[in-house]
Amino acid sequence: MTRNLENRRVLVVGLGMTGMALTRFLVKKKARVTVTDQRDESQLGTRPGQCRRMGAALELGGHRDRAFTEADLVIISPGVPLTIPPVAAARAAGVPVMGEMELAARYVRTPIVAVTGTNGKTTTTALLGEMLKRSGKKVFVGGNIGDPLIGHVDREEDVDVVVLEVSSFQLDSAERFRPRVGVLLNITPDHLDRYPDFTAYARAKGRLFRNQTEDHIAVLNGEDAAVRTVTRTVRSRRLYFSGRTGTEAGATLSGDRVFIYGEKRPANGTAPPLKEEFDLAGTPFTGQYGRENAAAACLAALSSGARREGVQSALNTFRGLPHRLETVAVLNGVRMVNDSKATNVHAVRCALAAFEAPLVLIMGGRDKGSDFTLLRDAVARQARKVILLGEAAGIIREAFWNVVPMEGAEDMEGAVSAAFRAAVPGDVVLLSPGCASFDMFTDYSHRGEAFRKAVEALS
Ligand code: UMA
Repeated sequence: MTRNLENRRVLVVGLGMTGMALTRFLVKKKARVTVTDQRDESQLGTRPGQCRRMGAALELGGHRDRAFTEADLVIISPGVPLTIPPVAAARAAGVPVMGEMELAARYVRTPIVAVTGTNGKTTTTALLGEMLKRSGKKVFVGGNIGDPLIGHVDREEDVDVVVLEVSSFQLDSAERFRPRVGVLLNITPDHLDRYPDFTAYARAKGRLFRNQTEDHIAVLNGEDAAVRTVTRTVRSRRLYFSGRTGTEAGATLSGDRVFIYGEKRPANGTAPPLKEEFDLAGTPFTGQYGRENAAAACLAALSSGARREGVQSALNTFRGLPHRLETVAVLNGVRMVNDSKATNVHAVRCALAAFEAPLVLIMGGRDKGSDFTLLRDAVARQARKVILLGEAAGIIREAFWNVVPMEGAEDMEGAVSAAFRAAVPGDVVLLSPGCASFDMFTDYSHRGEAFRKAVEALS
């Protein structure tokens, strides 16, 4: 069905970045494309016009079951839950329903290296891409990072390797997807507004490995109990980072060094042989989690044909990504850090662990069913004050009750000036919201830009 799409009635669900790229591809394949979105035309910018000009039909402002049940194939964007009634109706009518990544991967002939995990996957994906590029490979870096795989397929780019950031949403609708190398960084509670419970979310992450065989590689966090649980039955060769030193192949960390160990434990029970060593001293990865993820990138890169020099060169030059522990200014000795991408509790914990200096923390936004009490100890230890923003302010205030001084703010500008007032030279002002941004902003990058502007307004 996916090989010959000519004249097939294909329904694209969701007109975001993915829906646009899907429409372009499907029109080129001469499919009869209809695009549906729950939002109406006025909320979708220039996209409806672009689709019409390509010859696609539109059904906006809601989904009609008939569009789903009368299609030959339904392709969904990652943000569309598989549980919405029209998708169930399509399935009940025998119409195949497929995710964008699943469809796209069926057209990819080059090896895929896929990175998933709750936190750090975007940075790890970008770093891994750099390691391969600096090893002389032609690389496509995309997926959840912001460039859908179907766009790469559509553009017919000629590459040696595809590096993908993969979200649990994309894995939910993955059936035959099979990366040559799969990386699972960590699993901590997130998206509990979309999954019934943590186990269901963790299982979605484990789906990355379900089609792998002995010829494939799984790069896994050895310290993460949930990662170990969901990968117990994988058939691929496992390489652990931060694993049990000396007994498992993979990578260990010591100070600024990453040590890569051989793949087989010798029969005499001694440690596997040391194969490579990398230096993290010149990297922006100061906290434990950043370092673990850098070690995972080293393993994945070496497993995908990167050269030692290429890996080290990427480590030496990689400067991190915007909105992820990004220092935007140092004002009067106060470091202003934008970590707007921290949309869950674990990400905030990682951010706190990256600093030793006292902090003024800005948190809040739209809650995703998180348990903010998990941050009580770290906040009590490290935060001078917490500034609260957005819908979740009340829940966070309750969770941190009696632990830390708190203050509410109306908007980002108010939050940044309140935080700056509370800080003393040597402190860090950290925007690490622990929540989604959609109550006040279009997305996390919009929120991060608002932080940056508010910081600029201070100086
Ligand atoms: N929509 C419907 N019906 C629904 C639900 C949504 O029509 O039932 C519509 C919305 O009205 C909207 C469109 O679907 O117009 C949006 O689709 P989408 O949410 O899939 O967004 P895209 O713009 O296509 O972006 C998606 C990823 N978004 C999500 O997974 C939520 C982007 O990841 C990704 O970069 C992009 O594809 C390219 O692959 C963002 C993200 O937040 C960064 N990801 C989550 C995360 O990292 O935690 C998973």
